[in-house]
Amino acid sequence: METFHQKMLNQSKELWSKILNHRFLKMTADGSIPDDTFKTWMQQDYIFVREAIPFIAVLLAKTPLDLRTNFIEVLSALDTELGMFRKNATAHGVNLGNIAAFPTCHAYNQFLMNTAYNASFEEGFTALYAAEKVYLDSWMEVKANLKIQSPWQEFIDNWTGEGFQQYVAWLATTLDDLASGKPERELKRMEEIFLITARYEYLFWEMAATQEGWAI
Ligand code: MP5
Repeated sequence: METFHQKMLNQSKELWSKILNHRFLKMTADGSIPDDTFKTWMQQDYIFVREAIPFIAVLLAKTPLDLRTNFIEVLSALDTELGMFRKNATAHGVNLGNIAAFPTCHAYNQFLMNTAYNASFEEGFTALYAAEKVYLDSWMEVKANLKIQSPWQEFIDNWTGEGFQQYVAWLATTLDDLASGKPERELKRMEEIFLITARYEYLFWEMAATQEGWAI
């Protein structure tokens, strides 16, 4: 029988394929991505990760005792990751100081915060799994198709390394544990959160590729 996380992935095959075939990832792999496009992503993802810290912190307040240490580790890993962004920003001349979230990044962070505050721990955890799984699969796709010595190698390594793979595998099995025995209406809400999160992930690549910005 398929587990909950397998069901989520099986139901979103088309969306997943759109994400993994996004031109942002293809251009990053073949080296044709304009510097400005990658740097825009870097700025927006820096904001995303920075704002993921309060998202995880709110979820931490709802975390069952047996998962607390894991969540403390997630918080600490996010803080370390911000250091990687800052190091690469300095090396590539990217400003991370005075930047604002584009509409998609802003809406995605708002959605995550709202989920953490107002939905159940299980729903928040579902969003976390979906976001991390998209990043693992997306950067694995880049790595598998890498044609060049990439200036962005540290980012590729960050989300394809053994440690990150194990973390996402842990998220998947923990999500399955959390889902087991839950009433159908709660599972439906988790399904919806999974889908919305994955859709935001698609839009995040699109936002970077188009350098979205605000209309005015
Ligand atoms: C992640 C990310 C992965 N950095 N940015 C987006 C838009 N989605 C997912 O999260 P983390 O915390 O960097 O592993």
